[in-house]
Amino acid sequence: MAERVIPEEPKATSDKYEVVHSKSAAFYPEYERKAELKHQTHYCPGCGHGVVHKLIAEALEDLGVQDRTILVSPVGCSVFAYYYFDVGNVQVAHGRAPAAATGLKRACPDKIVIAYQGDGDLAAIGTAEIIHAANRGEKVTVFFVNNAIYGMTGGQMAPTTLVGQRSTTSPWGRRPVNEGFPVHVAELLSSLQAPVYIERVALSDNKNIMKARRAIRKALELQRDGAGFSFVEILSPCPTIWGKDPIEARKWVAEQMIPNFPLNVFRDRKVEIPNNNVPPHKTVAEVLGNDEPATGDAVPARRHHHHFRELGIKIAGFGGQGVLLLGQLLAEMGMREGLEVSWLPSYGPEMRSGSAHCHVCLSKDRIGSPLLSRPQILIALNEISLRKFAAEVAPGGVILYGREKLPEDLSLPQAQVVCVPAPEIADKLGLAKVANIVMLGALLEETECLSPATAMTVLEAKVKNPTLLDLDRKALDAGRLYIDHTVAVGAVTQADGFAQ
Ligand SMILES: Cc1ncc(C[n+]2csc(CCOP(=O)(O)OP(=O)(O)O)c2C)c(N)n1
Ligand code: SF4
Repeated sequence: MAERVIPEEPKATSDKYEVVHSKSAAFYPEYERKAELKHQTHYCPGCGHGVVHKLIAEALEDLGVQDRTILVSPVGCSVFAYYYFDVGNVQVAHGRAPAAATGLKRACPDKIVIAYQGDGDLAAIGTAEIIHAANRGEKVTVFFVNNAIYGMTGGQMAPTTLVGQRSTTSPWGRRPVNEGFPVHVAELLSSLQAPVYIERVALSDNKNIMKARRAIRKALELQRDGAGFSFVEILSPCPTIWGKDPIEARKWVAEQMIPNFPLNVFRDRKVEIPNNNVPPHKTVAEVLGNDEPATGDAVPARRHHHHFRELGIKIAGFGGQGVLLLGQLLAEMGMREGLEVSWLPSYGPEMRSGSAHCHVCLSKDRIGSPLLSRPQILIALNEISLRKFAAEVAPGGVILYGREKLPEDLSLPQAQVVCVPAPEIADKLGLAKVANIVMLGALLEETECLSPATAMTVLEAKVKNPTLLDLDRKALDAGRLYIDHTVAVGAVTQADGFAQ
């Protein structure tokens, strides 16, 4: 009989080093690591994470979903999953992967969203997140790598540590009387109604690895087909922390872990979720009741020319000055003018007089982060905020300071500084608390970022008391006039309205 020739697998190549074994296209061609470590992954020899990575990557490739997959990396040894998977990657805080995955999937329902978690991550700090995501039946897939220990931090007891197992925090072995019993996450989640698929598999030997492969694939297939929450618990070796060589560690999975965490398909059915409560698919503007076209003397949406692609505005002062409200007004105005907007408040525990600030982003494109590290505009309503935040303003930006003049010792050469005595103007109008609206008027006049007519439309929608609304109108006009008549002709602290 002629000898069978087995064709050699094509070798993936890299300019920098030879890749000996072929690998899934769902992995990056090269793993970006420190130069001296480039020939190895950061997982210890015999670690289960590498095996699980391979099984997930192959499933993504085979299902043809790599291009629309988002992987949520955890905190733990596998935090660096984003160095390996050539997919969309998000890294989240300890235990929060199911919550982040929920947001991602709801915002991008066509994506395949995977939360990858260890047992410390999922079953200790992230207990609430996993239970509630499963209970809501989020249409995501969670891969739970259970190695019965905290690997990354050096071997503390995990919720899944076996009775009698030694760890740095249970040096005499886990005792139920002191540390409680191991948590069986797959069983726990199976008590919930919503999940569609829950299986526990193990990396104890090749046969079980093949079963793990099928389970991982199935969980992803279900998500691809629009089913609900799918979950695979993978019993996995951690030779380093267990103090075993890779072969012994696999044996330990088979002999110690499997009897304690029986392998099983706990759930494999399409769960009937009553469909009578589907949330209405409305735009944010519709939900907020802002979808009506502007009326009266307001400028209809989009007529205002926005001279920016993205504009970041930080407003700061103390509680009671209307800092957060001013931000909300700007965000709503932006929405009405057809922009993408975000508003991110931050305030101390005191309701009044504590520090408060907010970030407002107005953009023609989708907004990446609502947090502004380099705002183009700062509206500082008191001196503390001015001193604290002025340095953050992007070079060439604008600082609107709500006082008549800058403190003598302060020089802000990187920005255009405009001083507006808003409290005095508001006092003259008869109501100190409209100082924030004076600043709004000043901002609109100085930067022309949004239309004053839109400001009035938003105020009309918000302020039901006609006397107050009238004061707001006057405050808005007064802020604009101040810029027009006083600042524009140079009568501010700095002769030209600019810092020296
Ligand atoms: C909020 C927070 N608490 C604690 C830590 C420290 N920490 C980092 S990894 C880890 C344990 C991870 O263990 P596990 O989820 O089992 O993953 P493994 O490393 O075993 O894969 C802990 C407690 C942290 N980074 N952040
Ligand atoms: S410490 Fe354990 S879990 Fe972490 S990489 Fe090493 S073997 Fe894997």
